[in-house]
Amino acid sequence: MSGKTTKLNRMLALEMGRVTERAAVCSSLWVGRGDEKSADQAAVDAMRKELNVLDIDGTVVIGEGERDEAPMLYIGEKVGTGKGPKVDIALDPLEGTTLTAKAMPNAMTVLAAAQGGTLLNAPDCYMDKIAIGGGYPAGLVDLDATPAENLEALAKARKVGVAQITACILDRPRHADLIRAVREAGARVTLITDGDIAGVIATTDHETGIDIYMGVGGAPEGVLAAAALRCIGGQMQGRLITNVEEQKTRAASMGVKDFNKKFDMSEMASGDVIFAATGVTDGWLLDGIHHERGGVTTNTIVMRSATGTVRRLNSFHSAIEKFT
Ligand code: VTB
Repeated sequence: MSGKTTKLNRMLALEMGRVTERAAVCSSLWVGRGDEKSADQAAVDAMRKELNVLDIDGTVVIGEGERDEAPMLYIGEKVGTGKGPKVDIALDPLEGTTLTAKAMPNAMTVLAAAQGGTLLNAPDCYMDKIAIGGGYPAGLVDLDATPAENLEALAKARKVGVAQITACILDRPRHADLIRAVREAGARVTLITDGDIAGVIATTDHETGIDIYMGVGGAPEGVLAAAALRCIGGQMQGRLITNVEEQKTRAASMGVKDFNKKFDMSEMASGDVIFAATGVTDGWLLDGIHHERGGVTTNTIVMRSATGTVRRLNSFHSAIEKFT
């Protein structure tokens, strides 16, 4: 882990948006082509290229995998020119490779930049997650409460019946009991096939109709979602699921002492953090890349925890051959 640094330069926020933009444009060339690997590779290559021209002393803390399993953007890889501030980078170059390959909604390129040593270095395991948007009393929902208790608490805080509450859950067999419990409590369930970072962030925007995110998804995605909520507002808790010894060893080597610990979002992303994402396909949070005559349009969100600024950038890029 790199040493703690002072606050992040605000200019970095715009630079991070440039990185996710480039990755999104490149992976968009693979939308609907049924080739997840190439879509992901395009995002990885582009992200790395763009990160490496930045004047930062960056270290990837959440990336494509361990050094021996990922040739690029592996955990521990140094990025940037090395000349600037120490920054920890968490990335999911293409969140939703299958969504991209199948041209389904909510695929996006995602990046968080944080003060050195302030992001939970989550191993590549699962995480049990719960998240709600901003404006609620602290501790309103809890991973250790039952689904019915959480839904009732949320409904009460919103002054509506549980029937008015919608939970977003990944469509996986492991969630059969959870989905049943949510429906039995009277709430609706919106199932997603992939992309739970978008699912968590959706709770912060009334227009999505999503009030709460629940269930088990990737731990790296959990930390990225926590980083986003630290900036945009909301609440989130996560608990690592380290079933096999190897994951425990990995988690321990990354500084996790208590394997059952319930992490609050401010423990997953404890310092100054910047979150950036660009849509690849149209989604709740972002429009995807649209190829038009003479170029492409990108839709990017960039947020900073220091100020709570949420910036949306709509850009037109001519000559996209420059990107690839
Ligand atoms: C989620 C989701 C990802 O993996 O974290 C999920 O956000 C969890 O893993 O887009 P399983 O697919 O094993 O359930 C993705 O769907 C794919 O990385």
